Formats: sequence, C-alpha cells, structure tokens
Amino acid sequence: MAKTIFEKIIDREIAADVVYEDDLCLAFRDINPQAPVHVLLVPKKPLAKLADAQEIDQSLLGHLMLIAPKVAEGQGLEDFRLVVNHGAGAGQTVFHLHLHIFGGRELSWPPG
Ligand code: DGP
Repeated sequence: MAKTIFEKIIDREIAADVVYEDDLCLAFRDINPQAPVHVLLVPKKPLAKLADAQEIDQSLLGHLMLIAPKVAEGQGLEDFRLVVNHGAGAGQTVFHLHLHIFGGRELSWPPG
C-alpha cells in the first residue's frame, strides 16, 4: 500500500510544523487551518479510519484522547473542539486516522 501523506510526515519524508511527538503519536499544524489553532493528532500506526481500530488498539485510542488536551493546552487553548471525519461522506480526505484539534475562536454548534 502506498504511504499516505501523514505516514510521510511521520517518517519525515514531508515537512510539517510538529508541535508534539511521542512513541505512539505525532501532532502537527494543519496545512489549511480552519481556526487560529488547528492541529492534527495522528497515531503513528497507520489505521485508515476509526472503524479499522481493533481491540488491540484500545490503549492507543485512549492515549490519543489523553494527549489531545495536552496538545491543546500547549497551544494555549482552554476550550477546543476535537473532530474525527470518518469516511469521504463525512469529509475525510486523508485515510490515516487523525483527530482535528480546533480552537482560538468561538466555535458554533452544530458543525456543518
Ligand atoms: P480530513 O479532511 O479530516 O481527512 O483532514 C485532512 C486534513 O489534512 C485537512 O484539514 C488538510 C490536512 N492536510 C492535508 N495534507 C497535508 C499536508 O501535507 N500537511 C499538513 N500539515 N496538513 C495536511
């Protein structure tokens, strides 16, 4: 399988503005920000989407949820939104699981 753009970023084949990294995940600024802070948090394991995660991925998914607020805090955010676009019909364009972390402006609800 060809690498996705996010795997290339994880492997440092493509540059990105990385704001957090550990053994399991990487966070970097979105190239097309939709808010003053728009960071993508991605597992290093190449899961295409959330539905591809298995029981064995439980701690990895939990890790992402624990790290997301730390990344947001590191960006100076107290209030923020996490978004996972799941499938093309929901706006997913990169098929490597990622959490969008948005903040730095008033966020309306419901999203479009
Ligand atoms: P989604 O539509 O949920 O699959 O989100 C994919 C996001 O990835 C989108 O907001 C734009 C961002 N993106 C796409 N290519 C690149 C890239 O090469 N670098 C960075 N930093 N972000 C990218």
